[in-house]
Amino acid sequence: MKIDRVEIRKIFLPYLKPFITSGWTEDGNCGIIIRIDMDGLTGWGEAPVGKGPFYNEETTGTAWSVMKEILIPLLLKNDFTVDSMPEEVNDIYSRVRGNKIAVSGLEFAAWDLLGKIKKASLSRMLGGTRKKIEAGVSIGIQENIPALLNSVEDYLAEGYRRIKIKIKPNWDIEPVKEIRKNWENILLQVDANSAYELDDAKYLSGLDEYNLLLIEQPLAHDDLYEHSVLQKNIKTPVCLDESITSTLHAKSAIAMKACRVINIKPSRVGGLLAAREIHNISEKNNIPVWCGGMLETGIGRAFNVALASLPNFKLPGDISANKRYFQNDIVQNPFELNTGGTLNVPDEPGSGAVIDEKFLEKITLEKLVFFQN
Ligand code: OSB
Ligand code: MG
Repeated sequence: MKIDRVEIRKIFLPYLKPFITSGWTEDGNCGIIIRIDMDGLTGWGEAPVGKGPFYNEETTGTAWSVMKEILIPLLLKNDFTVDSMPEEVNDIYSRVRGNKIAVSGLEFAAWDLLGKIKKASLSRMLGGTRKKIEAGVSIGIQENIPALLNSVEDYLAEGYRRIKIKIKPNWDIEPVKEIRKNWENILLQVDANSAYELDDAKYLSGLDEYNLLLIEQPLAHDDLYEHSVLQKNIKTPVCLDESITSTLHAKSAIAMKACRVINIKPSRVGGLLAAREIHNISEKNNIPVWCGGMLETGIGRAFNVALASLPNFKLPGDISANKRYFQNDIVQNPFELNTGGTLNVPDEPGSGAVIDEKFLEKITLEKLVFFQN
């Protein structure tokens, strides 16, 4: 069966506050929203690229051009066996190097479409075992310590189960120490987005006394080996995010003991099939995983929630309620935080996200439509 129509949109959906990391700032979601139509049914996906190549090499512009010129023409050419649509999307793109976030957005839309055809939820199709997932929150770099402590206090009061703070040189040990002074026992972790070098190992061991769950991606975005050396020299578990872009990198990282925990983002690894494989490899090797986030709209968020319903997602994810990010989201059924700090895993066919098409139109900067011919 062939796809009838593909639509892509560049959007801008502002965040409540700019999100600041060690290396860049995100003012709003600059991702690409994908719609695929086949046989009267619709699948939606999101490629949560940043505006610039600061998290990985992709940008709104690169994802747009590779979708338009390469990925969508390949998709429209394929004759799908409906039941194996996500697998076939992965096959079609198996020779594509990099561009994982762009590829993932199209794979997500295929999953959503398949779920609607089969009347099965994404969680069920993936083999999820949970009805609720534990929600954490990722706090960007703040102007000063009191602002940070206020923010932590607010999120804990809302019920979030785990706090992650972004760190960088001169905003690392001090903020962690201040948080621990106030909240001795909360689940706490830090994310450096590659702000340090191996020479900082001794300095980073200064975090060891604060009982952190993990330190995420302290060293280079594309490194495995130096993280393995760092891990030997600090007690805090190293968790990799940026460096794990494929199942091969996950296997290599585990084999060389470059990390004790893995952050899985389906968009970073090219989709849900790769994400599930990394989940399975990690489980076999007793490496707990958790689901990261890319400040997604309600569309992308639903794919993260479904993935996090798999059994080896042992730690709360960077998956927060939609209203933690946006004043208004492009879905009519935002995720809400339950008492106890969980989000419900959707049970509806596909991802479960119900799109507010009027609002989506309003925040669309550019739109392209491709037809079967
Ligand atoms: O490194 O995990 C990261 C946001 C954008 C890009 C990279 C990262 C992040 C976050 C926020 O930490 C996660 C979220 O709440 O979606
Ligand atoms: Mg990270």
